[in-house]
Formats: sequence, C-alpha cells, structure tokens
Amino acid sequence: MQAHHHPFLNPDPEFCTFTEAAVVVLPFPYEGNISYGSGAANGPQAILEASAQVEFYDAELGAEPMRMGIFTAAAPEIPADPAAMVDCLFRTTRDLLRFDKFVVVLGGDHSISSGFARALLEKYGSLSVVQFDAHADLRDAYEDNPYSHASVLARIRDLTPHTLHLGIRSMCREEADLAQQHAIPLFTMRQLRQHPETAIAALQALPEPVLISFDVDAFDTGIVQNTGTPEPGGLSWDEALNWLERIFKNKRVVGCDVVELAPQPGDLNSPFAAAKLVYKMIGQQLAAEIDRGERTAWPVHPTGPAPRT
Ligand SMILES: [Mn+2]
Repeated sequence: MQAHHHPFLNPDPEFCTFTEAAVVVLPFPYEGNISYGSGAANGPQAILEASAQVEFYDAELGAEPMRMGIFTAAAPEIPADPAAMVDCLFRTTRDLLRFDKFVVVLGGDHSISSGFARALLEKYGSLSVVQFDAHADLRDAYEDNPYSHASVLARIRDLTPHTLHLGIRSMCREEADLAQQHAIPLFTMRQLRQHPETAIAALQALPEPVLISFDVDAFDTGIVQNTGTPEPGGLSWDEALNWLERIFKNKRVVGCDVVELAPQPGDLNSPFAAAKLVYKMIGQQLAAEIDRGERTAWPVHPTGPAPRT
C-alpha cells in the first residue's frame, strides 16, 4: 500500500504505518463538472496540509486518537469518465476494507461517494447513509450526467433505500416531490433546529451499519467558506459535532467521507475546519469502538506527547 507523502496530521512515522493503523485516510481528488465554484480537486491536499496544525490531543475525548494509527494512502490514478471514476473508488475502498481498516475518504466533489457506498454495501450486505449537506443531491441526473455531484444521493439510493439527509437548504421541486413520495427522511436546517426530536427518531430508525457522507457546505459559511456550491444558513461547529456524536454513539459507523472543500488562496479557515472535522470523526469512531469493546482503551505514551516529524 503506497503511502501519501504528506500524511494526515503529519505525526511521527510510527503512528502512520499501514499494518498498525486502525484508520486509513484516502485522498480522492476528483472534480467533475462543478456547477459553481471550482477547486474540489484540491480539497484533499489542502486538508492534509492543514491537518499538520491540528492538535493530536482531543480535549473532549481526553485522548490522542492518532496513537491508534492513521495511515494516509496515496491517491489512486482517477479516470476522468464519471462512471469509471466511481468504479475506481469502489475498487480502491473495497481493497482497503479487506484489511478491516476504518476508511475515511477525502473528496473531491460529492459525486465520488456512491463508489465508497458500493464497497461498504458489498462488505456488510446492508448499508444506511447519513448525508450532511446543504443540497439534497437527489436529482436523477444533472446536466445529463447521472453521476453528477447533484445526483449522488440518487445513485446511493439505487443501492440502498436507507438514507437520512440533514441540514438541507436547497433542492428543486423534483427532489422535494421524490422525498415526499418515498417518505425519505430529509430535514432542512430549520427543521433540524426546530424539531431535533423528529430527526433523532429518524436516526434511531436507521438500520446499521452506517456511512456518513459529509459535504462541507452543510456548515455555515463562517466555518467553511470555500466550497463548490455555498448556501447560507448552515450548521455551526458545535451543532455538527453534536449530531456526529449522536450518530457515532448510537449507530455502528463503518465509513466516512468529507467532500466538496474547494480551497482558495488566503483562506486558512476552511481547510483547517475540514481537517479538524476529519480528526473529530476519527476520534469519535475509535471512542465508539472502545465503548463497544472492539478495541482496548486509548494507548498512552509514557514519555509525553507524540512528536511531529
Ligand atoms: Mn452540497
């Protein structure tokens, strides 16, 4: 397994070997026909670079999750054709899942996610997908492309009917009608704030295991400003963490992706927030595995904090 030259968090090499790692971070810098802002192909590199500034210690967990080992893979050669691209991510993640690693995919635009969902579905035989996003992404095709970022949840729903959509602020009539006809649990940002109990009940009803697909435009633009299709009125940092904690604590999560960061020169906030989000998700996942008895407790280094290279 080829390692990325700039590993997530940039820790001492002993914390990012493939064989020891509990987690694999896979950069997948694909960008198709982005509707509005471009740059999602640069998202993974920006997240990896910003991650070097993220503290190893997670104050809420009281632990340094990176001690469980986080391997960062080199990005595969990604074909330009959308169907071939999705197949490429399917094959790449399927191969990683054979090693029983917890895989976190860094996009890239959102169109990549159905390939990862397919690999998880093949491994586990069943899958639910929780989408954090400003957009429903339920169009059957967008600009004649069924593999568009705006259609990715439609492609995922070709694989599984179990989807939950959180933080939506933008959809077309076709998507609204589809959600209504199929009773798809879709919550706008305002519904999430005004009636969290309804969304919590929908989460509880979701079968396991779960993939979390996190489009960073779910966040308020004060947290992540540069993304392919920004929308006002998104999640605050704490709201996002509270929802994620609820999911990781109550459901068996088997994979995550973080997509649609489109970094721009001079913006340090957006890549840092995305990098910290990735580390928070990794920490929450490992904490949940400890709680379920799947792992022993957090390793503690006898000589103090782990060094960076
Ligand atoms: Mn979106």
